[in-house]
Amino acid sequence: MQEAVLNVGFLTKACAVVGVLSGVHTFVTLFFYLKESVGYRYTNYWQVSSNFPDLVTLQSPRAAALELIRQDTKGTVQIDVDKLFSNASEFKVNADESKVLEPCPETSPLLVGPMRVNFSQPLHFDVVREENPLLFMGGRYKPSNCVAHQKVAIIIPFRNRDEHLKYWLHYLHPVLQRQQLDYGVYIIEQDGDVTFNRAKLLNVGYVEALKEYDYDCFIFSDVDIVPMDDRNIYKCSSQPRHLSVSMDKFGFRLPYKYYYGGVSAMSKQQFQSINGFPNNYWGWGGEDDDIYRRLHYRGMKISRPSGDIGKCRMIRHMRDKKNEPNPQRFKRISHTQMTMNTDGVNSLKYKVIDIEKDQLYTKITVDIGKP
Ligand SMILES: [Mn+2]
Repeated sequence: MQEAVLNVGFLTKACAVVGVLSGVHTFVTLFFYLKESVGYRYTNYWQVSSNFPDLVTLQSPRAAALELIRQDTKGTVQIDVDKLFSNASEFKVNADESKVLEPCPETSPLLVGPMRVNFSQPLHFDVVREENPLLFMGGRYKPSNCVAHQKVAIIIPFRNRDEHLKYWLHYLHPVLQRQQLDYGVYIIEQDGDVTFNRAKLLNVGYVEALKEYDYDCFIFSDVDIVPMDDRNIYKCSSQPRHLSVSMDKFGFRLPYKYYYGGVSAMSKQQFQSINGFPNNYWGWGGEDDDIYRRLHYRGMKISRPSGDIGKCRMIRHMRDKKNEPNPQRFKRISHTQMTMNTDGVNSLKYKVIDIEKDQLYTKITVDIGKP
């Protein structure tokens, strides 16, 4: 009798152990199954996309979200793909709170290289908004799975170019997200219809962006220029960087050795050391050469990507009204060394008329006076 009781007790314990073990086994199997199946979808998707860079451009929020899942499966697995896509911002907040983030990798693993860029398909702002569900209000973004190396403000001087802006936003937002940047897009719109002043608008953008966030890098970009390769990183380096080095407009080469127009990058420190940009170049031309000279007089050298990676397209357009070539530009350029200390961000005067926060951008309309 005693023996029988003992046997029953032993069997019960053995069953319990087997039960626990099979439970653990099921859990582990499930864990790796989920991890693998999501990983597979991710990998498969990535390979397909690499062959069709346009697809990545269009689908990148989804690709970025898949990257998030893949990263997260290293820890506790809790994946509801549908919920993730329907409520990306909520997921982002949770991901931010649940762990201490590492710095982003030196080179983003999300880059695809050369991209097809064309400006023929019709585009609507609402479509571009749908393409970019991970943006915060005001055209802001930062990676949710790592800490970006720089805080980048992108400054775009603007007037009456909605058609171009749509394409810029459509192409650039996915690129900037794949580059894993902590960035914001600032459209600086000149109010009224007096002669356009690109460089002064850029100064305004610098000052206004810094009021919002502790940016340490500034990209100054025309609204009609789109890079054709996402390895052309919109980031600052130890020297001022010229990014639009091989434009279709100029037969994919520099129009001249000292050309600094189109798209360029400057750290806060580099910008401050040249007193920002000139305020008195009204109309087309010369301000970019003035900026180049400022950098030269402060002993800086321009850094550039290779002609291959630096390829970009400019949207063809007629010259804008009220942006005629500035006849004074040659005279002004010859005096840069003298004028740069008193004409710049330290003498900047303007009045903010309106600040518009869109999902895709912050648009600041300003009165910058007249010639
Ligand atoms: Mn243009």
